[in-house]
Amino acid sequence: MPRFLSVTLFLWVFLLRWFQNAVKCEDIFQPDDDVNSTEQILLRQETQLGSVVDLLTQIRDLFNSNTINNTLITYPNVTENPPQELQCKTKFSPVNGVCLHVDFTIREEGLQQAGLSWTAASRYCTGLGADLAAFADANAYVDALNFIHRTNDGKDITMDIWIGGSDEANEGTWLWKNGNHMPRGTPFWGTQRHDNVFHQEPSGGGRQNCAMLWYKNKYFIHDSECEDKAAPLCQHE
Ligand SMILES: [Ca+2]
Repeated sequence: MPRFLSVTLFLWVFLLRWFQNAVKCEDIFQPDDDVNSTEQILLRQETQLGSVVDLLTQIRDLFNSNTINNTLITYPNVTENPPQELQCKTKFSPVNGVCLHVDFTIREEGLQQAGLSWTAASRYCTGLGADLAAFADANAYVDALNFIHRTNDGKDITMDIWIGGSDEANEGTWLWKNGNHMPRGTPFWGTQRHDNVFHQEPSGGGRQNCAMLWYKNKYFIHDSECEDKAAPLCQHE
């Protein structure tokens, strides 16, 4: 018979015995006109309490015995592994769980203007063992903006920055380079004025298929022509 069934049966036997004792007490202490009713109640309670104490004593002995101890579940000690420190590659800085690098001086060969096309910027990042940045959420977006600000010693930046979003493959479907959908709307995408009306980006249609942080709109995300020149924001984990 399984051990827990033995313990359960044991407890039921003692509970039955206790109930039988209580019934006997009822029989013994029938109302008697010769005995004060308060004394009768006290005597009955004393007898019943004696039975309960006896039962609890036997239960305590049972719990202290190996029979119960052997049924207790023991849990192994769990040692949590400390979080591993993020190891960033050369040129990269740790920024809340990812490593970032932005280059405002890189330029395409033969050009005076700083900046790369989106494709060249993507190639530049992969050459460093990373890829163009992708923001997991709004906090990651803000962290990246703060990183860019610090990188330029807090001075104003007058250069657009490429990130890893595009709708080149399917117009209107904006994806990060890893295939995940880019977030849309506020607070990620900025606005642009067309015909005296402000439109939320992206608004360039089939002509603009690459995502950048546009400095003229406080570094909100805008769609842009992929051949435009901008600084690459690279990221790895
Ligand atoms: Ca487009």
